[in-house]
Amino acid sequence: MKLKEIELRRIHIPLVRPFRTSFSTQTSREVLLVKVTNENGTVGWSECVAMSEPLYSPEYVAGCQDMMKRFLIPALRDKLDLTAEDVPIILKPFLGWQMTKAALETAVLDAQLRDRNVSLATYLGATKSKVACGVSVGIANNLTELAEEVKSYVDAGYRRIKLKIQPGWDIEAVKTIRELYPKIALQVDANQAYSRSDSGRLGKLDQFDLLLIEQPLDEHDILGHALLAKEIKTPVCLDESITSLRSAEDALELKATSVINIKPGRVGGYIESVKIHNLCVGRNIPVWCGGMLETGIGRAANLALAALPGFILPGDTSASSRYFKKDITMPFIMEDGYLNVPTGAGIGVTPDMDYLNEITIDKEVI
Ligand code: OSB
Ligand code: MG
Repeated sequence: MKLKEIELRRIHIPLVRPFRTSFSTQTSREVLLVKVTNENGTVGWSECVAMSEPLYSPEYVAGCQDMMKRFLIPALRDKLDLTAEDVPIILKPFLGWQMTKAALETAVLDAQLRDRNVSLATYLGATKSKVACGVSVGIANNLTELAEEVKSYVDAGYRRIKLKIQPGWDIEAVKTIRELYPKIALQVDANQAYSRSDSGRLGKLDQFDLLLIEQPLDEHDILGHALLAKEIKTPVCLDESITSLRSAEDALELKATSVINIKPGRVGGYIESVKIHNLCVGRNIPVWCGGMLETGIGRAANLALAALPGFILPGDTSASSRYFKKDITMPFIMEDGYLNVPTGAGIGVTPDMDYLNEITIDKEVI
């Protein structure tokens, strides 16, 4: 295809409840949306998963927008026969910025698949029509409020609970929830909040039969994760550290991770995500689909990925209502703990333009 127009739009959408992690407290989501239009007039949408501030990863919304305008869009827009598969190759010389690149690749892919009338799920190799939902629970003010929040999710039917932890909000929080729900699939996410000397403390989590502990140490501390994995029984699962197929392969080879959280934005797109999925399937490594508090645009695409056969653990692919009072697409509604995988062409959803315009804080057309 030839790109005729690229629209970059920033929206501001409130969260239904504050989301507190070891790195920030978020009460709303600022999201950069990409809309491409090709020579046929076909539109493709995507969402850049970067947050407002560079606290989870080095990328941040305003930086991503600048990066797109300054370097990435100029590299793509002159091409006459652009395909989504070309995008990562063309953008490779520009180092880093995986979330930014992923957003451009996905918007091009959405338009390409709409032109061919193929769903993203089919394109990626999905084998499931619905996906089991987990939910990520932020750090609470106290254990009572944590128990209330978890109860609301268990009652809603979520099939796996993930607790955000940090030093001082870990053993007691996990113990509380495990005692209330002796059988529920439970895991924790530290977002790099611990250091190598904390293996004793993290070993105390072994007694709670957790599915995994996500990213306990610094994103660059692959050796530290490998050492920790030998010390504790809970499987270590890397999130922040895995930014490419190469880094996934390295971490597996070094035994720094025995489960992988695949987030398409973090690894540079859905095409790279499938490669990581395939690597893991070949090595019998379970994978699950992470989340970045996406709107319906990003959620639709994540569900397509999570429908691949290697995604054997429930992901952070929760219903729209877990995040927003009103989503920008048709809401994703959970039924019996599952979300349906969109079947329409491309990502299978489009935004409600009236609502989108209402919450838009900035729009530019290139
Ligand atoms: O570490 O998985 C994470 C949200 C934003 C940034 C990082 C993470 C998260 C979540 C929430 O845990 C996942 C979701 O429900 O989208
Ligand atoms: Mg995580």
